[in-house]
Amino acid sequence: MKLFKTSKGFVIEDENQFYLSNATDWDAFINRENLFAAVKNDLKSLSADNDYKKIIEAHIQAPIKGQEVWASGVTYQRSKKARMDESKDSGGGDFYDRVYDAPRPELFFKATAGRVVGPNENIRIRRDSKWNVPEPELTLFINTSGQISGYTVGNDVSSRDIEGENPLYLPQAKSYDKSAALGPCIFVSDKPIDTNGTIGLEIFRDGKTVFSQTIEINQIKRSLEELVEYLYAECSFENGAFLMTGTGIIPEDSFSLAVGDVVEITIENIGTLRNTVEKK
Ligand code: DO4
Ligand code: MG
Repeated sequence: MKLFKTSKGFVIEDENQFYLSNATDWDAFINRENLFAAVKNDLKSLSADNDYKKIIEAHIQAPIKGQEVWASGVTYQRSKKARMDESKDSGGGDFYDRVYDAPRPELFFKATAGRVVGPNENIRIRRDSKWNVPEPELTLFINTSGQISGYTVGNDVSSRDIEGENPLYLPQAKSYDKSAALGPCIFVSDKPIDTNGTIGLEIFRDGKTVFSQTIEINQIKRSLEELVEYLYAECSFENGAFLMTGTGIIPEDSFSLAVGDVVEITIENIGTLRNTVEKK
């Protein structure tokens, strides 16, 4: 099933039927134990109506309210290579190689909810950067007690020249207004997401595709549980947290996002997240 946050309420899609929840507090709605069973129970007292689909189309928002967004890095081979290349002149390359194989993963704080955009909203590239990419990432919703209760699509928009100049600049390369996109929904199931599914990235410029690639989630080097374990080891999250799990797709070095580019990220079972790069 899929949970959509909209400005008109929370819409539940289950087996191609659409329902409007009675809940009014997104944080409480998604942060329940055994979310799949809890929402299935809600459905018993709700009536399906196809008009609720129109609410999604017209009023969708990012599926976040009181959560922090964290991200993992260098979890795919491609990400390791790209970071080593971009930081070799500054002497940072070795760090990425080492973190790929180390027991402790790279985890970093990505965004507060206010810096996150939802479907069809604009993402931004920094004014002080010349080399920017989208990073398409399977994103976990983890509840307060550390259960992975759902999945969404994430875009970890990043400035490669800033992170490549010095690894200590990572927070500036990663975290700024509208640097993160999440959506379109939280996919909730009674079993873990199928990691044989794919993550696809397509970038359009002036209506034409300028980049397109897919990767299977199972190319990730670490387990999703391991990433959550490190994140929750010494941090508590009152409303749960979102965790981007790293990118396995990075365009060739000659590519940089431009104003007006449309970025589409599709993850099987979850959906497509589409955003446009806004004017600097
Ligand atoms: O260490 C740099 C960032 C890594 C990252 O965001 C990724 O691999 O997705
Ligand atoms: Mg990333």
